[in-house]
Amino acid sequence: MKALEGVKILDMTHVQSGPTCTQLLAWFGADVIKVERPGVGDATRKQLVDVPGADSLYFTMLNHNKRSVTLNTKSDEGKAIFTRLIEECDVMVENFAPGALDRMGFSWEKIQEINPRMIYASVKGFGPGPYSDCKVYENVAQCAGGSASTTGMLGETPMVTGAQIGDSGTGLHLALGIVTALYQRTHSGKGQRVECAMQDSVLNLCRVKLRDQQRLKAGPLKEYSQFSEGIPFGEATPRAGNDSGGGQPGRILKCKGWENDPDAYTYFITQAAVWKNICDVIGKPEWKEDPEWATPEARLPKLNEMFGAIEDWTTTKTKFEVMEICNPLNIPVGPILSMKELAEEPSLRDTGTIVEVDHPERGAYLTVGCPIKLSDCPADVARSPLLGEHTDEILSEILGMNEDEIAAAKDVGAV
Ligand code: CAO
Repeated sequence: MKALEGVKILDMTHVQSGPTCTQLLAWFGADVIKVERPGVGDATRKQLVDVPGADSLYFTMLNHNKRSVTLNTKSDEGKAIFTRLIEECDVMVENFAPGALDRMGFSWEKIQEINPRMIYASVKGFGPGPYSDCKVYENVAQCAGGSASTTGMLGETPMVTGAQIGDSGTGLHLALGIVTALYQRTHSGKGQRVECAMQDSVLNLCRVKLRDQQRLKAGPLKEYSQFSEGIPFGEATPRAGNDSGGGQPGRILKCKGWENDPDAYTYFITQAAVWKNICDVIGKPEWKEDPEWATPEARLPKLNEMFGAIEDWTTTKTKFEVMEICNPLNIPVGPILSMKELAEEPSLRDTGTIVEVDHPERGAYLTVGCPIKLSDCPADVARSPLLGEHTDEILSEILGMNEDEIAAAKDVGAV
């Protein structure tokens, strides 16, 4: 039995943030019923198409283990079917633009009236406040949540990150809210509203930068390279390049082959506790006891010189050799892995972190499997549904509609 077996989710999500949430719940065993507009479906089905005529990887990689029902929730007949689905389901998830469900006639008050046990979960760009009406996409959330202003090199343009912290990050937060509400319902018997704003989720993930904002009052942030370079701090947390977010200085350093391979780099943290090991490895044993180098305080004003010496050593090794040499000595390092390397890494296939899935329209493709491993609930990744693939099945199985009723709903374009 799967952890969320028996939980029925009415999935009104589209694009990325909502679908990542419901995909996780599907992996944990919930029956996720994706409601899509007849003939149109989730816009991502046809975005960034690589195989003509087939659902895009954008869509397939966000909608595994779900069933798809087409339903025009704006027509009277569609609304009647939708109302019955709300009666039967435990959770409804949506990430439409602000007010879209209210305009459809399904406000939170109305949903509670139809099913008081319903958990109604939403993603919006912003919480209540001046921007609550805005439509929001990933990079807007990264900018509004403090990620862009603190990412990138000092003195250069703010930068967005490749990690989809606004979309997938918010989806993760929402999934936690939903299972928490499901747990509370086991005591209260009542549903509740779960809301996640993308700005809030990004800010939550950037909390160390809000920490640093407050530390600025007590003086410069000494672990930032900017301090060792003698560059004064301004009023806000600055961009810190590749400095590590903790108190131990760290940077990305070149490795053997960097001239031709854009990913021949390693992350290297000069953890104070293993400083002596670092000195031995990089061929500077004299730095172990030298008061100019022996303590973190002594090294702070000379980070460029220190990392320069370490890089003189890392450039003689591949990023994997650096890992092999440093790991047994407890020196924290990590190779910069490309997507190609990750896609080909056998250990990630073994754990189900990267999975090959077969699809009737596009053939085999790779996807990211469930990153959360439950010992009693392994996640088996099943391909995403075709548009409306399960419409008849859902209408008859969940709503008990017969063939004639389903045909009539199709005739009027409700499904
Ligand atoms: N039947 C009938 N109508 C349907 C339907 C269905 N099954 N499903 C959706 N619709 C309608 C909606 O009701 C809405 O109609 P109105 O505009 O008349 O209210 C319309 O389709 C489009 O919805 P939308 O405004 O949400 O879509 P959009 O492409 O214009 O905006 C997005 C997309 C993502 C910017 C917006 O949905 C949003 O801001 N969502 C919240 C934040 C979010 O999740 N962002 C992450 C996106 S991933 O980068």
